Order: sequence, then structure tokens, then C-alpha cells
Amino acid sequence: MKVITYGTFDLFHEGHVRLLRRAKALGDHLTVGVTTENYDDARGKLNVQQTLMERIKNVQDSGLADQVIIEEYEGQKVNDLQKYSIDVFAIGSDWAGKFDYLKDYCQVVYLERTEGISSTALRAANHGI
Ligand code: C2G
Repeated sequence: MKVITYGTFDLFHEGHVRLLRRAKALGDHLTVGVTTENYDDARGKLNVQQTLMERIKNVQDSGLADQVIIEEYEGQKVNDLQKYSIDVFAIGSDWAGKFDYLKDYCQVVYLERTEGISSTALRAANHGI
């Protein structure tokens, strides 16, 4: 079973690790899509601190991704599901319901988000707020 998940993974933290670990456990091959700065800007996700290459390296260093790809545009997910013959799309529960349209292409699983940690909180802490 081939699984895919996506994210920005800014300031890679335990919430990301736990998400990737559970996504990987849904199958035997995990593809992780990491968003570009341009795509994050376009979807209104501002203040990302790390570069695409730093964020990719952190995902790779977790040892949980069998393959890392770059997510660059709205609508890419449908293309990726077909291109990589994906069986399961997994994402955190903060997105519950938002990706149900992908059920036309594969199984969609929402994994419980880890409470108490977030990139936003880490960014604020870094700025001494
Ligand atoms: N996550 C989590 N627990 C946290 C923080 C994040 O489980 N405390 C999960 C999110 O639910 C997501 C993944 O970690 O599945 C990556 O989170 P982000 O880096 O915030 O990326 P996001 O904006 O959710 O990307 O195409 C991009 C994706 O649609 C979503």
C-alpha cells in the first residue's frame, strides 16, 4: 500500500514526526510532499521561516519518508495520486473533511493532530513573544 501526505513542515517538530510515523504505518511506502514558498504564499500561509531545502532535509532526516516530492500548485494532489499510484492519502485532523474530494482517487484518512505543539507557537517562541 502506498501512502502520501503533504505539509510545510516548518521548524520540524514532534507533531510532524508523529504524523509521519502514523501515516507510514498505514502502508509500506510513504511519499511526503513538501510545499514551496510560492505555494504557501498562494494559500495564505505566511511567516514560514525555513527554506524549502531545509524543510525537505528535516523530513528526510526523520527517516520516515521513502520519497520526498515538492508540492508547487493547487490541484497537484490529484495528479500526484495518479502519477505515484497512491492507495491512501493521510493528513492531520485540522483538515478533517477538506480533502474528501480525493476519495474519488484513493482512501482518505484524517489522523489526530498532536495537541500542544505547532510551528506557529515555535515561531512565536523564536521571536521571544
Ligand atoms: N500536524 C500534527 N500535529 C501538529 C502539527 C501538525 O499532526 N501539532 C500535522 C498537520 O495536521 C499536517 C502535517 O502535520 O498533516 C504538516 O503540518 P503543516 O506543516 O502545518 O502543513 P499543512 O499546512 O497542514 O499542510 O498541501 C499542504 C497540506 O495540505 C497541509
